Amino acid sequence: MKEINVQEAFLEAGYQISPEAVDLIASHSSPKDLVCYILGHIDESVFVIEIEHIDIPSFESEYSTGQKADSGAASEASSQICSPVSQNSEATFGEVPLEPVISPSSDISKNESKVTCEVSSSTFSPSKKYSSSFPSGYGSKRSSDTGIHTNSNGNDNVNNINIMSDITDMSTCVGEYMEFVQYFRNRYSKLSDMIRGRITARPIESLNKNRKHGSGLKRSGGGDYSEVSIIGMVSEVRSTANGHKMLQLEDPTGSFLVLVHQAEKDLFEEASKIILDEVIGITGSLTNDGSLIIAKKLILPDLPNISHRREGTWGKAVFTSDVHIGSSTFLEKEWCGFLDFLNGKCDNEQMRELSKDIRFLVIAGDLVDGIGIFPGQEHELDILDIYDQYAKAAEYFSQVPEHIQIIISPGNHDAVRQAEPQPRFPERITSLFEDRIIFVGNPALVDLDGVQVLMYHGRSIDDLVASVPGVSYQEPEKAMIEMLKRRHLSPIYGSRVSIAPEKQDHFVIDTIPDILHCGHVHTIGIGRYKNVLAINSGTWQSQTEFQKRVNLMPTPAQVPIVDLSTLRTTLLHF
Ligand code: D5M
Ligand code: FE
Ligand code: ZN
Repeated sequence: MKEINVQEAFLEAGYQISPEAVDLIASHSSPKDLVCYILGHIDESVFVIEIEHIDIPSFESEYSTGQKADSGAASEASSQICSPVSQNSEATFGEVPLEPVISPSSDISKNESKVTCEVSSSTFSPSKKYSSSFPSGYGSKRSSDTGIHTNSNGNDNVNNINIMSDITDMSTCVGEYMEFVQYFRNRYSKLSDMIRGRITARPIESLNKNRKHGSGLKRSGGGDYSEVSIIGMVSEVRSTANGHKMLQLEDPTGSFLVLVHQAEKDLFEEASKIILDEVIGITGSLTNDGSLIIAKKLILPDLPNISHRREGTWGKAVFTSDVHIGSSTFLEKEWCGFLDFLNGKCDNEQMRELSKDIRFLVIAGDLVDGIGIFPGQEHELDILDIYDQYAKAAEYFSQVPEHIQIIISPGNHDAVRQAEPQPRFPERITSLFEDRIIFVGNPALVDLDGVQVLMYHGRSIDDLVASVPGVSYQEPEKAMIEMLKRRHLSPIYGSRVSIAPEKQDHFVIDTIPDILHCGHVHTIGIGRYKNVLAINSGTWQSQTEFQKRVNLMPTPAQVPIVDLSTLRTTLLHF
C-alpha cells in the first residue's frame, strides 16, 4: 500500500494522519490490514492519527488470530469502516412507487448577471460612499426559535445570528447501503418537488408499461404522439455516434432514455451542461416504439423568477475563507493588515469609516492548512502541529474587535470528518478560541440579523469545473450559479466530494438564501443570479507547489464586504 493510499484511507474515514504515522504504516508488511485495524479501534475523540495510536503488537496478535477465526466484532467493525462512504453505493432508489402529481406548467427563463463591484488596486475604492451611522431599522429582529446567538457584550439587539440549518450533532449515518438509498430518495423527492410545480410529470414506470403493451400514448387522430414529461435523476450522459446527447433518467419507479437532438441548438447547449446525479425534468415526445423520449424542453429545479427580496439589515458583513494558517505560503503580513483594518487601524480614512460598519466576519472553511492532507505537505508547513495551527488561529481572532461577530465553518483542510456534510470543529479545537466565536458545520445556513447566508466550503466546485462547459477556476461564481440552478451544492456523486448518506440531503438548497458564500478554489468571484448574491471569497495563501503544477492562479488577500441593506459588494485588497 503506497503512502498516498494510507493517507487517503484515513481521510476518507474522516481522520487526519501525521507523516510519521503514514511512514510507520507504509513500512509494515500488511499495511492494508493495519489501516483497517487502526480504524476499527481508534477512539472517536481522536482527529489526528499519530504514532502513539498505532498499536502494532496488538494488531499483530489479533490479526493472526483474526485470520484464523475470520470473525468477531472488531473485524466486522473495521471491514465496515474500511469501505469508505464514497464507494459504498451507486446512486440508486431501491423500490418505492412514486405518485404522479399533476400541476400547471410554466417557464423559467434565464436571468443571470455579473454583479458590478468596485475593485480597488491597493485599498478601497473612493467612488463608494459609506455611512457609519445606523439606520432607524436598528434593533428590529426576525423572530427565531433555535440557534440564536448574540455577541458577548450581552446586548441582544446587536448582531443576532440564527443558525437555521447545520449537520452538527444531527449526523446519523454509518455509511450502509440502505442509507444511500434513502439519501438519494430524499434528494430526488426534494428536487423533483421543485420541478413538479412547472410540468405535469408521470412516473417512468407508466412509460415502461405502455411500451410493453404498445398502447395508450398515441393520439386518437393521426400519427403524432403525446407529449410526455418525466422528472428523473441523471444516471448516464453520453454522446451518440451521430453527435446527439443521450441521457438516462431514473425515478423511484424505473429508468428511461432521453435523446437531445443536436439540431435543437439551444436545447443541445443546455443539455451539454447536464451532469450526473442532478434531478431534471424533461418534456418531449415518445418515439414510435415507445423506447425513447425526444426532448423538447429541459427543466431544472432553479430559483423562482420572482422571489421576494428580504429587507436586509444595517451594517456590513465581511466574507473570507481558506486562510490556511500554518502553511508556509500563508500570507501573514497581508492577513495582519486585514486584522488592522478590522480594528480601524489604517491610513485611509474611508477604510477606517468602512471598518466601523462591520458587524459580521464569515469564514467558509480551510481555516488552517492541516496536516497530512496531501503527500509531502510537511515540507510546505510553518506550523507542523495541527493544534498549534488552531491555537495560532485563535490568537489572530482574539484580535478582532468584539463588536464583530465571527462565524466559522470547516473545509477539507480542517480537523473534522472529510465526508460532507461536515460538523463544526470538535470541542478540543473550539475550546482554544474565545467563547464569542460561533462555529457551524459545512454547509450551514445562517441568518445574520435577517440576511440569510448559505455557507459551503465549495469542494464540489472542483467537480463542476471539470464537468460543466464554461465553468472555470477563474470565475468560481459561475460554478456557484450552476449550484443555484440545480438547487444543490454538490450534485455529482462519487467524485471529489465524499458524501455521507445522511437521512436528509443537506446539500439541497431548500431555503433560498440572500447570499451563497463559498471558498475552496482560492479565486475571488462575485456574481448574482436572480435575487441571490454568489460570493467566492478567495484565500490568504499564495500559490502552492500543487497549484503551480496545475496552473491554478490564486487571487489571495482580497476580501468582499457586503452592505447588508443593499447587498452591494466592495472588494478590498490587502
Ligand atoms: O484547494 C485549493 C484548490 O486547489 C482547489 O481547487 C483544489 C485544488 N487542489 C489543491 N490540492 C490538490 C490536490 N492534491 N489534488 C487536486 N486538487 C487540489 P484546497 O482545499 O485549499 O487544498
Ligand atoms: Fe483552501
Ligand atoms: Zn479547500
